[in-house]
Amino acid sequence: MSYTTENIKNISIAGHGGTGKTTLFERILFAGGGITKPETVESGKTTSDYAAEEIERKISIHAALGHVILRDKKMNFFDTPGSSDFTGDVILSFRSCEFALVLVDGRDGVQIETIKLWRNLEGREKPRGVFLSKLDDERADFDKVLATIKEKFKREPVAVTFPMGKGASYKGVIDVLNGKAYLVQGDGLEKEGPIPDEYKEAFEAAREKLIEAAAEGDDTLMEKYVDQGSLSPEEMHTGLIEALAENKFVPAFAGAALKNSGLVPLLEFLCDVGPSPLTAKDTAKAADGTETKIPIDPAKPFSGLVIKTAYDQFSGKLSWVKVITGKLTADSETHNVSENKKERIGKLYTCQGKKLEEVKELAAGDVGIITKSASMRTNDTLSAADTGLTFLPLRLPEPVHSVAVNASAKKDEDKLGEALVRSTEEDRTFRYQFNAETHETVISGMGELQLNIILEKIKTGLKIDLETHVPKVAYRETIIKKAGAEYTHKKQTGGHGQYGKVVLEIAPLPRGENYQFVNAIFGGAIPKNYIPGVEKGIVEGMAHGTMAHYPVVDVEVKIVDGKYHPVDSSELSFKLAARNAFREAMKQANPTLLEPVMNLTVFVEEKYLGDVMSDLSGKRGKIHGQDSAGGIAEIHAEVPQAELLRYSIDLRSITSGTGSFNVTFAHYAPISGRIAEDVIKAREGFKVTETEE
Ligand SMILES: Nc1nc2c(ncn2[C@@H]2O[C@H](COP(=O)(O)OP(=O)(O)OP(=O)(O)O)[C@@H](O)[C@H]2O)c(=O)[nH]1
Ligand SMILES: [Mg+2]
Repeated sequence: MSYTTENIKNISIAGHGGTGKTTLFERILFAGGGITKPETVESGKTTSDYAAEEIERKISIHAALGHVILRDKKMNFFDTPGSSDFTGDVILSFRSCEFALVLVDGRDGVQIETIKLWRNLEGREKPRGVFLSKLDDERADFDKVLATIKEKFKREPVAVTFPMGKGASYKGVIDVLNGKAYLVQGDGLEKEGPIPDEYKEAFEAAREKLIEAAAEGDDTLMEKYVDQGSLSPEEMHTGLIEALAENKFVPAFAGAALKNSGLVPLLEFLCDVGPSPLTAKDTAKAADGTETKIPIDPAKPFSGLVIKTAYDQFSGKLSWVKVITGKLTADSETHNVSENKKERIGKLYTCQGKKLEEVKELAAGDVGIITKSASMRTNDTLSAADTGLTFLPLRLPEPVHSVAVNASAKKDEDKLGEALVRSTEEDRTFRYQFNAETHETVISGMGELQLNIILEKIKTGLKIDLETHVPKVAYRETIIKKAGAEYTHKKQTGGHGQYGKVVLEIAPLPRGENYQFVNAIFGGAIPKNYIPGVEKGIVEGMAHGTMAHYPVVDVEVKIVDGKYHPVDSSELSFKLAARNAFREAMKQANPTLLEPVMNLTVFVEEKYLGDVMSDLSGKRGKIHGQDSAGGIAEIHAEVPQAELLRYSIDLRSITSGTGSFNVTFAHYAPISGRIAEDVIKAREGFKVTETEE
């Protein structure tokens, strides 16, 4: 059976680690009839945590997809990982959903990932709601957590459901929109009933707030509400649909997924009020870089975006596709605009976790799976007509952790390379690069856990041994003052000799300007045809500085004079003369080492703030700012990269695993004294290969 665009909903379940996302996803499938027997994360048999690495660790590592059918509507749910190591799969769900349900632990309230996820959703102007989980726990406090959400995010969530009791006396939830109670029934699904008298007053107050939220969605409803003081149930629905689609309203839900509670009213709300794909747009880019908004539209020819690539033991390669316009049909042919080739579509599927269900077509707005497409890669744009438009790639964060890796046995290097490439396809936050400067294969990603899991998989999959170490830092060299030098390259060997003389001046350039070449030769002291040789020599000279053989940057080189010989001069002679002249000049120009400095943002619970700050000052960090709210502090600092190579590990040990950070390159800065001496010492014995004289 296929579903039309207006009957599809895409919902991402996101939140801090361990808030109960996988449990909620499992129980939603159970409540909606997608599965008959719900499992627990502890049993290792949930629908969404099916990968071996998830079962072993009892955490989610990959996004999983499942769906529920309610009143002929297909609601796709993404269960996403909570650890920031696996953010990539949260991002793909945000990109593909029209509504994000942020899980907040009903005991702990707003946590570090909650803040980061919220900001990401804010950046996308994505409609979202909050689900306060684990309200069956003694420590849970629905009202208090809602208040901290309001304080932290300056948005007031409006309760669509609220809990009856907590801890041992937890009874279920009240559905404010439909005026019903849902009572816990042992292991079974919650049952609908009338609102108990003791909750009637709280219900009326909550209902008033929800009506206000509905009125705010639509001007005519607002007028009516002001005039008459109320709205009909139909008007409420209309108002809430509009308010939610326009991101003016943040619904709040209560529940205890493990007790199958809070699920039915959540599904009812998502089915009736949740944003339709018809309200959403994606963005595509033309070859000239201009961006166009593309509304999700079933009437247009087919187009879609590959959002994820996974490899399954039985089904092979799986490409997840979000259909943006038109429909995707099984056994058809389409164009892969990104790879510029025809793409044969074989079978199409939807899924419940790893279980694939074959379908004939997927309508605009829907998300499904194409199998066995060799060439399809994440971020590829598929299109019926080659429009030249490609959808913008997933907006992923910069890596925060890197490790240098090599196969213990040289013969396994190629196998390792292939496996690393495949891993970058599966997880787009994972990167792999051979650094020609440091002669290392460096893998980077969102944290130590992510990299370890990937390497572990490669090791066991290929049965090879790997070695890892802390990657080297890419230092640079530059100069502080102006200097000049001359060098004559002269050699008499049998027939033709070699002759070239170069006189040059070098001067510092502002940071980041790298290199400028100025030819100030007058009167043909060096003929024009030898100038390219001179410049080549300078480029070679700059490739390895005089302090520790690191590349030289931010220098202006001016050729002021020289001398040639009508028979013996050649491009090679001038290249060697210029290279040596440059190195001579550099020695006179107060050379200095530069190190990369990073912008660092750290999120920690306030109780760890002191320890984190003193650790940063020990790491030569400069603190630029700090702010705190709701028990969580955010620190902005600049820290040398050399000090951050193991920060993922350091921060984890300081904060008992709760801290999180982002890092981006800031600039290069000079180093001196002991620090510079150590860098120079570490490079002793470094071999430079250059053209010999
Ligand atoms: N008391 C109680 N515990 C719950 C509830 N829901 C989940 N839990 C427990 O919370 C723990 C974490 O649950 P998960 O569903 O794995 O949480 P998650 O958010 O998917 O975790 P990650 O994927 O690792 O981020 C498990 O031990 C669950 O049994 C609930 O409603 N009540
Ligand atoms: Mg999970």
